[in-house]
Amino acid sequence: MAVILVGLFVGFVLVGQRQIFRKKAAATAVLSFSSSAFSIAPGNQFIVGVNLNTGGQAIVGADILVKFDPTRLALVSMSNNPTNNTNFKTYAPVTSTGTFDTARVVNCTNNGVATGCPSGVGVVEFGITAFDWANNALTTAYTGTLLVSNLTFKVISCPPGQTSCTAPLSFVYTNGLTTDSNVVVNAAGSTTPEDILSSTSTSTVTITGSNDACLSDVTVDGLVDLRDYGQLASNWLSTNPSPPRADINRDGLVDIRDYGLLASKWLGTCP
Ligand SMILES: [Ca+2]
Ligand SMILES: [Ca+2]
Repeated sequence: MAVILVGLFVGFVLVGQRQIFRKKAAATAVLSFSSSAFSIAPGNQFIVGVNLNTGGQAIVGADILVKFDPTRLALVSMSNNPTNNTNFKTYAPVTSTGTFDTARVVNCTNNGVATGCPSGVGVVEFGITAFDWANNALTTAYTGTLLVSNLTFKVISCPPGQTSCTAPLSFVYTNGLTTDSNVVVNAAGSTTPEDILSSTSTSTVTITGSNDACLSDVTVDGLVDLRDYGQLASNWLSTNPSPPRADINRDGLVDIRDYGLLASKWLGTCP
C-alpha cells in the first residue's frame, strides 16, 4: 500500500502526470460545484467551492480537473484544505517544502506556459492525497463529503459589445476514463488504485456585459500596460495565441484591431 501511495504521490509531484487506474470497484463518488449558477459583471470576482462525496467508500486521493473558458474567466487563487481535513494533508503539486504550490496551478491554468502543466491553459488541475508531508507518513482513507477547495475566479468580459454571455464551469470527466478527474480507492485485496468517480456537476457563469479595459488586460493583473502590449507583440498575427486572451477583441486573429483596442485603454484598469 505504501508503495502505491508513494508512487501516486511521486506521480503528482515530480512528473505532473495523471495516474492510470484500473476501474474495478463500484463507481459511487461525485464531484460537484457549490453553486450551479453565477451572474457577475466584468472585472469582478466570485468563489466556487469544489465538493467531493465519496459515495460511502474510503478514498485515498483524487485528481481534480476543472475546465473553463480562459478568454472569459481567470483563476485568481484557490484554498488549500479549507476544512482542515486530517486525511488529505497534502495537496499537489507541492513546493520543495511540501506546501500546496497554488502559484504554479494558477500560472498553469491562466497561462499554460510553465513546465509541469499537464493540461495547459483553461484547466485547474490539482490533487489531494492521504499523505502527511511534514511527517512523511500516510494518513487514513476518508469516507464522506468534503469541501476540497474554494476557487476564486475573476470574470474578464464578454466579447466587445456583447451585453451578456456565459462561461461554463465543468469537471474534465468521461465515465470510465482514468486520465481525467479521478477519485481513488485502494480496494480490499487489490494492490492497484481504482477510480470510483461516477458523476460530476456543471455550473454556468453569466457575464453581464463587456469591458474593453478588461479585454485589453491580457495579463489579468488589473492594469493595461506594457506587459499586455508584450503579449500582443509576441502573438502578432497568430490565430491561436498563448494565452488566448492576446486576441483582445476575440475575433480569432491577433492584429491591428487588437492593438487599437489596447491603445484606446492604455493605462486603464479592470476593477
Ligand atoms: Ca495587464
Ligand atoms: Ca483580434
